[in-house]
Amino acid sequence: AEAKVLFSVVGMTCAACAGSVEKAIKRLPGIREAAVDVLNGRAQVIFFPDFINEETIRETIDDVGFEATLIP
Ligand code: 9UX
Repeated sequence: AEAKVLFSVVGMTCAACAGSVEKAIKRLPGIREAAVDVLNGRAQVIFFPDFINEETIRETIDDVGFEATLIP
């Protein structure tokens, strides 16, 4: 099974940083797809819940230097 989540990402205003966020997510295990929308401050991620959870993904975005919040 796979799951899809959407995060709000605060402070991500340039394309380079959006690329860094996307790369960091895609490096994680259990990720199928990550799409970062810099204009809207969103990151959509498709992942395999057997291998990774949304909190780990959220913390990874934080580690790149931005504040990510799961959008329910
Ligand atoms: Mo970027 Mo930032 O490379 O305020 S989103 S610098």
